Amino acid sequence: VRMMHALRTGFSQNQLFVVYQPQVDLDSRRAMGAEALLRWQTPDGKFVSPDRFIPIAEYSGLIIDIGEWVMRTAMQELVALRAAGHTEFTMSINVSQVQFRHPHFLDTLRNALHDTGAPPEYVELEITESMAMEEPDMLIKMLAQIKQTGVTIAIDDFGTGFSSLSYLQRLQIDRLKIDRAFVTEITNSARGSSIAEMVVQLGRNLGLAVIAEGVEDERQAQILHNLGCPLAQGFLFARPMTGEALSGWLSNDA
Ligand code: G
Ligand code: G
Ligand code: MN
Ligand code: NA
Repeated sequence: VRMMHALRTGFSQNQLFVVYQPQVDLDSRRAMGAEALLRWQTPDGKFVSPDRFIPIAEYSGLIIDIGEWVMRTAMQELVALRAAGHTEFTMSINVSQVQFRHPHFLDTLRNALHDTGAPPEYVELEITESMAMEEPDMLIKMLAQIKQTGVTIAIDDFGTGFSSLSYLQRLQIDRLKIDRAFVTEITNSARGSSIAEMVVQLGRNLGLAVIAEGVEDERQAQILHNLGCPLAQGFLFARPMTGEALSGWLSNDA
């Protein structure tokens, strides 16, 4: 309860901010887009992890306002990057299942696109595989409606759930994100790359893009590249950074 109050106050006092982690092409190593990630720094200077405060935002309902703000902030950043010449850059935004289930979610998304002028085809929403496993019929319908706005959809933390091939085929998704745990596994054991390999194959068979997350060293990047994984994000390439830092980082990347 205390953290809930602190979060509500913190949100209204601009203690929340959004950072961006570049996503790179494993072939050229050039940045193709970024994932928006929420951060909270309290007045005493400490950072609270989203793993801790997002569940609180969810059960308190604060995630509705916070999530809308993240969406708009990330879209504004995308528009600014485009104005600076990064016209093929994409922006991925995490969506909580509480936001997703909210009856106004589609309106919120449409209004954010309209007000910020962000081009929908360069905006991606990330939903988790666990969300995808609940209420399949509701999700199939919802994704179809979201797709009509023009935004694309990724399944985050992919490989941690047990989505069946036939179910995945019915979902209008564009990309699978290989969960960090499986990227870590790649260099941890002899058969460590088997799940990553399976997701790359699955993506190929279903015509979906695949991105690996949590790539921390060169060997992981090499193995993923050899498996045919086109994209990756992780500390090896860049840590999440402020919008301002991202503009600078991209200028050096060009
Ligand atoms: O950025 P970090 O690795 O600390 O994120 C921890 C978790 O918080 C991840 O699961 C990430 O998806 C989630 N997260 C980060 N930013 C957001 C956000 O804006 N909305 C939601 N719903 N989850 C987020
Ligand atoms: O669940 P989701 O994929 O949205 O979470 C992304 C989180 O992973 C972010 O909080 C981000 O800070 C973190 N992250 C990004 N790259 C790496 C990495 O290379 N290693 C580790 N340990 N965490 C990472
Ligand atoms: Mn994510
Ligand atoms: Na993830």
